[in-house]
Amino acid sequence: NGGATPHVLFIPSAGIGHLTPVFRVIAGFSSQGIDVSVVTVLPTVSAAESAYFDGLFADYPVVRRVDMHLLPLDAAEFATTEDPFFLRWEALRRSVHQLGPIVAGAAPRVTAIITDITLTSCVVPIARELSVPCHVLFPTAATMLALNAHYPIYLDQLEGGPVGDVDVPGVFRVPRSSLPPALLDVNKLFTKQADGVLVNTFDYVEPAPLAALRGGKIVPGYPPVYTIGPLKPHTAATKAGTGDGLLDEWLGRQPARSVRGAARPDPGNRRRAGGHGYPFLWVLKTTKVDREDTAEPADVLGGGFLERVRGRGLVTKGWVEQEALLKHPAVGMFLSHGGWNSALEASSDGVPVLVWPQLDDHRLNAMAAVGAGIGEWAEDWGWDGDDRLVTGEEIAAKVKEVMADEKLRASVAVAREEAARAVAEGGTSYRNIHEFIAKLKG
Ligand code: BUP
Repeated sequence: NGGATPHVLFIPSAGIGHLTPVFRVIAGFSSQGIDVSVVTVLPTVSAAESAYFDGLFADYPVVRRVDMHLLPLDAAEFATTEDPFFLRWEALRRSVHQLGPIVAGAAPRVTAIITDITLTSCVVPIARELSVPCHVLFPTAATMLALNAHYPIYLDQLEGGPVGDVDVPGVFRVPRSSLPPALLDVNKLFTKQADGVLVNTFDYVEPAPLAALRGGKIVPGYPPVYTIGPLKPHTAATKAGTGDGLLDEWLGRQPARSVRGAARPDPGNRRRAGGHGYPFLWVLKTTKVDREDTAEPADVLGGGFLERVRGRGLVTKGWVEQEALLKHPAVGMFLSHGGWNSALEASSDGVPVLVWPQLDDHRLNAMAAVGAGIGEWAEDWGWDGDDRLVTGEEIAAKVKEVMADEKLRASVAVAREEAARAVAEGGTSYRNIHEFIAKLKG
């Protein structure tokens, strides 16, 4: 770009777990003086996502908003599809012809595109046609990126045979039972290669997959992989605590490191989920789309459960400010669904994670968390709609085990320091972000 100000066009996907890292990168780049435009695909999946976009543009007024309106899907064709994120992806795939003119018509000229991994197959061909470099923001672990990179090669070798366990060269073996179910559907593969991949992780936690990707062991000539995490929040903390007065008051009454904070898992066992004896906070999720939960805990769990745990267990629905919660000294561990943002946030705060994978990449993230020494994985608990009901006794036993694991607590404390070192001046993620920005400037 001859040293001129680069103009980066971001094309985010949907889902808070995808939007959060991309918004953080947008905020970081804008603060570094890079010209940034953001394609806002409408309608958003939820009102909460719409408000999330509005908040970004309000906080960073120099960031340009470029609206793109999706063509409606034929309702009859998708009458049986319930996944709102799949419907959204399908609608985008069918409206993708609108992107070319957006990129080509932008002023100043777009010098680079950054898009979400789920949109690469749509966006990369358009970027290639317009000769604009296209980078991917990978919002989950490098462990998953390694599998993602290797998977098309694995499928070629299979020559149409049934999918089994997958050996990722130089990294690990992924049992078929842990593969993200979307990988079993070849039509959903996100295989197009971009010019570079930005990953929200840091080198200390995932050395093996990063070395394999960067060394060309998985795919010869794989594009550069820039680890840039843990990404810093892009919204200024306006209030102390979680922003929820009742929750803050309750947390304040708990002894240090006593509470297990849980921001996701479904109600696995409604009878004895508090049987470990620790004070606990249970954030009950009943919908796939974040912040759309309306079900009352008493209706989902039964009033009897809430009565039994009264004073010790707090059950709240839908959403808490998780990062603020993880920073609270009362939080001694985090029972999490296995989103990678959550795992990184916990490690940055020195909180051990017990991963109960639910779907998608969660089992890969659980493998990564165990490998990094930041968490434990309840390996034999059910996931993705299988009908294995985890018992309250199993949950209680595992919670007790993790709470008592001083070795794990010590290794999370090291990871916390390494996380801080990675983003501080001279650290691995700091250097990668600056190297990437220097490349954008050309
Ligand atoms: Br739920 C929840 N509060 O109550 P992951 C999430 N978060 O702050 P995945 C809250 O959303 P998706 C809540 O801190 C993290 O930054 C959390 O990302 C925040 O999950 C983000 O952990 C969730 O990667 O989320 O599965 O990717 O399903 O929305 O894509």
